[in-house]
Amino acid sequence: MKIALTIAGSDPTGGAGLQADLRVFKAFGVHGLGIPSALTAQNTKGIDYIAGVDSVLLRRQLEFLLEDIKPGALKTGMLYTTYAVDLVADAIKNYSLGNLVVDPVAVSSSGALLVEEGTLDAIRNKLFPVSKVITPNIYEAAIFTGMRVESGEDMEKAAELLKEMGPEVIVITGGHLEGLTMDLYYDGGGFHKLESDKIEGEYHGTGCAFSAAITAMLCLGHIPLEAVRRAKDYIQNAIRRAYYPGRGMGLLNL
Ligand code: PXL
Repeated sequence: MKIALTIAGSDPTGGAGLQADLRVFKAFGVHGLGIPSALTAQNTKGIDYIAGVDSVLLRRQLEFLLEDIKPGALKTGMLYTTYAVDLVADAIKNYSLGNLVVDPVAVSSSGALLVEEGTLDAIRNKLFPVSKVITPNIYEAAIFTGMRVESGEDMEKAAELLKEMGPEVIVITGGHLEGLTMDLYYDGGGFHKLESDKIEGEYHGTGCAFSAAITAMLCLGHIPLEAVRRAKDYIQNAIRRAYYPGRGMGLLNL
């Protein structure tokens, strides 16, 4: 059995964060290890409250688990605090972990800030240099590069800037673009434009599920471009079959 780890925020709706990541791993036949880095109060209409998991508890979760099991791939989602970023970066080094996928969670689709001050700088400085794939959406790409990211051309420029920060592969997700739906894949060679039909509606957890699917595919031994392509197909299907358990956004059928 292949084993992947997610270090992410807890989302009580099950649609995003740790809960969604574990369901995605299961869908790909990968055993999921899960460590919460933050706890949230939320429903399908939005986020009400976030707290970082205590630093001792987070460190002990990482060390005690990794002394026993070595995952073949891992992803980070909502780390929320700078100490969470530091602890994860230390664990990656101390336990020689590879196939790191970083979903640099910064803002929710409804615009809420999902990190404490300083966390994004820590992610850029400590996680980007050791990551195989990063999956910013256009808002996150704009925050990390300091440029506007509103078109396919902007995405290419931003991907080049992000590549200089150290990741092997950049995937900027374009689900929030006006008019087109295109994810841009860049590994320092050519650009791959992964286009898809725009599916109308508001869905919760698409970024989390996408990066979890990439993690699972890397864990199964696929090369990054193949992992990203298959992850995208999987998410498109899950969006098409979304359901509405609450009064707000749709949840993916993972
Ligand atoms: O997609 C960003 C995200 C990540 N992690 C958790 C979340 C969300 C968005 O709501 O709830 C736990």
